[in-house]
Amino acid sequence: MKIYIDGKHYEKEEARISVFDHGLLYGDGVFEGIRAYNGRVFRLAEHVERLYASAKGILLDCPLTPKEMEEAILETLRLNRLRDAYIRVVLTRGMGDLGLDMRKCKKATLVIIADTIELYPPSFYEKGLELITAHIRRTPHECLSPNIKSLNYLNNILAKNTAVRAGAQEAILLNLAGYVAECAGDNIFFLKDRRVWTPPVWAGILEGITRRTAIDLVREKLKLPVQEDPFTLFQLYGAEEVFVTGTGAEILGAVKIDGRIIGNGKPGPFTQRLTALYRELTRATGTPIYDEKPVASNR
Ligand code: PXG
Repeated sequence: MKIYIDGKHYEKEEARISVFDHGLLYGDGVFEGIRAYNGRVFRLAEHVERLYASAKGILLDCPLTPKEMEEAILETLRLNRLRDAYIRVVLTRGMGDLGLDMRKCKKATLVIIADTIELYPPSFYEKGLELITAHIRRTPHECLSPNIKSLNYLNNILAKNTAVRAGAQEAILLNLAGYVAECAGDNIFFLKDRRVWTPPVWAGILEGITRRTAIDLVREKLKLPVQEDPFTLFQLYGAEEVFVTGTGAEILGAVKIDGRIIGNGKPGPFTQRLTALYRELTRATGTPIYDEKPVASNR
């Protein structure tokens, strides 16, 4: 496996960064999780745009232009001969000293890893997920904007752990006002009375790229209204269907929440249609990794 670090590719065993990197010392950096399907990178420009927006949010300059970033991602996929992949882009403050002062970090560190991992096994798409509400709340805008995909994921990791220890797969995080915000690594939606709900960006969520795609698919293909409004756990328990969205999860039904069965306890027909539409889109659109010229027919 070839890993990109600051303009060069290294074998996995040789791919190292400094212990003085502020990404390690302080979680001082940003990242993206991107997927490639069938030789194309899904929503590449959107992920790169969000990475730069996150970097701007923490006053971090990226050594590459967005176009160069896209090319570095594609090149890493090509060197690893991948057609289906999970791509992790990590941009850190770089090497500094042991203090907090970011001015000591002269140059950002950029890492691109392309791997074949599967975040959720296929059985979850048939059975659906169990979610549990974490006692930890989503980091509010007042502390660290949840819109920044920063390397500070401890809040989310601890929330996920409370759910996993209780036998569930994902955690629900509420915002400080007590409304549903999102999951540890996914956005959340519900269906009730032919209307789809998802928390608004200002309620304290990461603005997911899959979330955006799901909203568009619901409105354009399934012809239902999507309401971006805060809602309570009680509303979620009473939903006809609940689903989560994320680059890793795609669109995945949730069938049990804090011990309450949602619908009939299986992913509902609406979620199943949406999952299928999303799959179609991921396999048919995106930035081509390889220069695939159609083979000339020999008539
Ligand atoms: N909310 C949070 C907090 C996230 O970290 C999403 C929503 C979904 O966003 P996208 O753009 O992917 O639709 C994420 C995505 C994992 C994992 O292991 C998930 C994410 C990051 C790292 C790992 O499931 N985040």
